[in-house]
Amino acid sequence: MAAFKRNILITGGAGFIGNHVVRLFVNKYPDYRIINLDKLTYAGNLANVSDVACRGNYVFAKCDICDAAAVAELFARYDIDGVIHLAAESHVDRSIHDPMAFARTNVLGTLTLLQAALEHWRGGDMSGKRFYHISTDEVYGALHAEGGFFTEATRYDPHSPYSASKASSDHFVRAFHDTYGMPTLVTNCSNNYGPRQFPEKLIPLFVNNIRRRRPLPVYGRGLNVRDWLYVEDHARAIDLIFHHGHAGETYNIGGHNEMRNIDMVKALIAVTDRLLGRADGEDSGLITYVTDRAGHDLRYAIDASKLERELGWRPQVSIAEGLELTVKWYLDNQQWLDSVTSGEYMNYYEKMYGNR
Ligand code: NAD
Ligand code: TDX
Repeated sequence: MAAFKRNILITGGAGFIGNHVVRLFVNKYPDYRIINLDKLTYAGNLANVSDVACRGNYVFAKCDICDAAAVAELFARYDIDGVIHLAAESHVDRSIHDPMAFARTNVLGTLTLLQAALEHWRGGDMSGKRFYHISTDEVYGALHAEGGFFTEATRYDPHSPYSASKASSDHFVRAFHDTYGMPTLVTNCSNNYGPRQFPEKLIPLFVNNIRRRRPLPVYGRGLNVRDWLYVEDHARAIDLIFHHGHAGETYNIGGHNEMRNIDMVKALIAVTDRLLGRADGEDSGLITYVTDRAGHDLRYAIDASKLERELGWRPQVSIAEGLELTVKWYLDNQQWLDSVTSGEYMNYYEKMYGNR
């Protein structure tokens, strides 16, 4: 077996953000072995990483982060020295219907990973190790309609079962730094968008519905504000922070792209109609105001100045460029959308790896 400079465990690598992180690391660091651990829930899709599946520095492990024995076995087998932890239940609406699944994966799963890392690393020099936990701005709660940003010092105030579970996992990660001296990193990022996002989330759901001329269910009056970041800018931030972030620190990541949902929906209609050769605004009539999400946070906005100041990070993709790239990707990859919405993508694992 070739010796690798580092053995990095990326969890949730078959999901939306994870596949971009896996691709970036496999391509940029041929001397690292990248172990993609994913349970392949409804949100995990191996087609998302099919372009790197045959690479010599890539390994896929189908595994539940709550399975302590299986996780420990992976740490031992690959002598893991860095973790980038993205695996999670990630959809707020699902958390309202099934909060227990969120506590299980996001809280207990994260704790299981932390314990496996500690068992594998303790007794040796931990200073070169890294446990990097990817979290969300939703742990900070909601801002007023105008003014104010979340900083790293903002008090946690989660409102949904999803954000409560992420807040809990963030606290466990910091506790492992403070209690056991584990070199941890936590980042809290704003809403991501881009290719290969599961079409339950606003942007891919709406592009798919515009394409198929289905209603666009806008919650409440569409006045909630989200701060959008192109997913590849997030992946680049993760790479930078994994390598240069200071152990024990937290960094906020965001693109300074605040938009009211209704403005985002209008922008999506404009771009999608143009790319499909339809008349401008032809699909505006699809907008349908529906009952608001329970506990719907009004506004998120990230102050990412610590990351910019200390590590020199800047997003590279503007919202106009990013929306163009994103809508174009979904329209050019309608087969991906169709296989995800039909459920056919779930057979991919057996096709790739057989029944093991
Ligand atoms: P996603 O739902 O698209 O992907 C999650 C992945 O985790 C899937 O591949 C799924 O199969 C896997 N997974 C779920 N439960 C698992 C388990 N028990 N064991 C192993 N694997 C499991 O999520 P995403 O949008 O890519 O988010 C990734 C991470 O980034 C999450 O931790 C999320 O909280 C965080 N985050 C997301 C956003 C966003 O806008 N999407 C913003 C900030 C932070
Ligand atoms: O059908 C919809 N109609 C609608 O109005 C959907 C799916 C969403 N919305 C609204 C709710 C939000 O205000 O659009 C906004 C964005 O919704 P989502 O795409 O569900 O994202 P959000 O709830 O903001 O959370 C996302 O960003 C932060 C991710 O799902 C989280 O994992 C991440 O932590």
